[in-house]
Amino acid sequence: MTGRGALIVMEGIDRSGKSTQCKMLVNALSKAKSMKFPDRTTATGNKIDQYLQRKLELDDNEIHNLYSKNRWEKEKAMLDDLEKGITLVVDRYAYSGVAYTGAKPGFDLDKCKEPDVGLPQPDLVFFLDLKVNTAANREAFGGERYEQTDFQKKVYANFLKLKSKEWQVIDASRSIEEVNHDILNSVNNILGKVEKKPIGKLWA
Ligand code: DGP
Ligand code: NA
Ligand code: NA
Repeated sequence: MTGRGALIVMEGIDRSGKSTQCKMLVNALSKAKSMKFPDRTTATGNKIDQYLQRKLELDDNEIHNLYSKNRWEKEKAMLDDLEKGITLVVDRYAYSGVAYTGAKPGFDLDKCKEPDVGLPQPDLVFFLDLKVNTAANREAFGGERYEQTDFQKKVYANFLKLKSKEWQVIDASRSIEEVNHDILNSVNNILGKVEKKPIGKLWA
């Protein structure tokens, strides 16, 4: 009998290289799938996309809950895949939910966690650590909502407050290959260890 797959999450501010690293990691693993939140292809994801493109205005609480709903609608599929032994490499997760909404005025980080409590617990979270000024120099921030230096600095600070034992802070200012090398080493280290471990619940 083969064991379950691992739930691996990539987090970081906009332009920190998450998507590239997710792709490289999935390609390097034998039984892995990539996922991305927000998943803009579903009905909730479409609404989030409209909001990000400033085509739709939503109350801060409403958009916060919509992002969470967009994750919950994938819960069953995630658990099924993990149980089948598929490792999931996820580009953003509930940590983004807390770090981004928590960067808005009047939001407390603990309170921001509430809608995502109980989601599948990641086995490993890579925080691609890139300073906001470096990210903005690499490639200009785009025109989407949230892609502004002051806001990103608050997001970055929030991410650091969310660090827990599953987190690994990765220096993302290095080359793509160096970052990938570190990530792959850590993943290969845990794959065998999680096989027999039941999947936990996030922040529960
Ligand atoms: P991306 O497709 O990875 O570029 O994400 C779109 C934007 O949405 C990005 O600025 C990060 C932000 N974001 C991702 N997840 C959440 C979330 O759960 N809540 C909030 N408020 N923002 C999020
Ligand atoms: Na973005
Ligand atoms: Na991205």
